[in-house]
Amino acid sequence: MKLKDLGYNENLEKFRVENNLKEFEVGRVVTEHKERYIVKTENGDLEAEITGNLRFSAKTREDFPAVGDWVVLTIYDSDFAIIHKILPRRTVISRQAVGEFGEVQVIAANIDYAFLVQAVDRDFNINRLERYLTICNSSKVKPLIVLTKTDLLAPEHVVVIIDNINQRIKNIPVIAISNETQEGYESLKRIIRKGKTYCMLGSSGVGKSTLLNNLSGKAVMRTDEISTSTNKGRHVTSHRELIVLGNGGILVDNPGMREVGIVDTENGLETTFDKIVRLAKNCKFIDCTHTNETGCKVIEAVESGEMDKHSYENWLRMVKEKAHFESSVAERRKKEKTFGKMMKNYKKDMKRNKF
Ligand SMILES: Nc1nc2c(ncn2[C@@H]2O[C@H](COP(=O)(O)OP(=O)(O)OP(=O)(O)O)[C@@H](O)[C@H]2O)c(=O)[nH]1
Ligand SMILES: [Mg+2]
Ligand SMILES: [Zn+2]
Repeated sequence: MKLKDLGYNENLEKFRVENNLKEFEVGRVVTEHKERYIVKTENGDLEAEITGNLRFSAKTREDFPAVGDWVVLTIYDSDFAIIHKILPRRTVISRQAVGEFGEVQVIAANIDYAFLVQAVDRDFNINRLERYLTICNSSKVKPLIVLTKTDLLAPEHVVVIIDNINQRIKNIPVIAISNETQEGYESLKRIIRKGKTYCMLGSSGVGKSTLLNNLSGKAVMRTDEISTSTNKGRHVTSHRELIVLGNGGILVDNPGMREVGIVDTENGLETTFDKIVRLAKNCKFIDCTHTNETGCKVIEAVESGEMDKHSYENWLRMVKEKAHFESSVAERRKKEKTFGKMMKNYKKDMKRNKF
């Protein structure tokens, strides 16, 4: 396999040359498990770990390699390597980590397009789509909505669902497919291009791995039936994996997500809810929060029906969440700084007292 087939490009090569990294092997992280990585290189798949230096200088999870990352490494055995450096990421999809507030989790790096996968039966939820969309917009990854399991619903109902999406979400392609009958596959295949990287985001049990297996023509990922008692997926996929498809497209399978906490660093909310941004320009107060002010054009638009009420409420929820996240990050940074200072003083004392 050539690096180009994995999506390697001139910018990455330029960086490698300019930073004197030519003595290293280059590879792309295809899977990660507890700080152990499988890296695809021109010399095959290598198991890899990071250098101690990389580990100790890492301040957050974002400083660790993620699936989709380009890395430089040294091969030690024929199949073992040490990762020295992560090459600059073009895009990063991240979310608020579950359980650890203020901590960011990287879902995948260097992704061109994200398939926002929802099943048309019971999983379908536009609020959640807007959430995924916000994540894509803040990571500069192009989104595409993929509706699965159309075989479980009458075609006229599928049309209603697509109409509902189009009313709230503008200018994002929606492709309806069935992994069972492969209806809609042609439209999806036309989108997948050689050397571009795609990832799938969605709840457990919506058919992400089934889609990947079908597109690759191999049973790469394990799939399983959804639970009959809860009607939910069983979180079959437990790690991320990057696969090169027959047509040259590169596809990343992700575990089903339980929660999608947003980390909006690049104005993802403004892009997703651009209509609110437009309306807000004419609010009476410049610092209008669009919650209860008089002369608020956003509230007026919601009342007149010009702005979708559910979309507005969903936006409000995410704005609050973002504020909460940002204050947690600030809090965490403060603590880290205090701790850093403490360590510095401690080291100074150690030197002075020659312990
Ligand atoms: N009827 C129908 N069943 C489907 C379709 N796609 C997937 N399934 C079934 O749904 C179940 C879950 O599919 P998976 O591919 O494992 O789902 P997943 O999204 O990878 O789930 P996690 O790995 O848990 O996140 C399996 O039993 C699939 O056969 C579809 O389009 N139609
Ligand atoms: Mg899966
Ligand atoms: Zn307002």
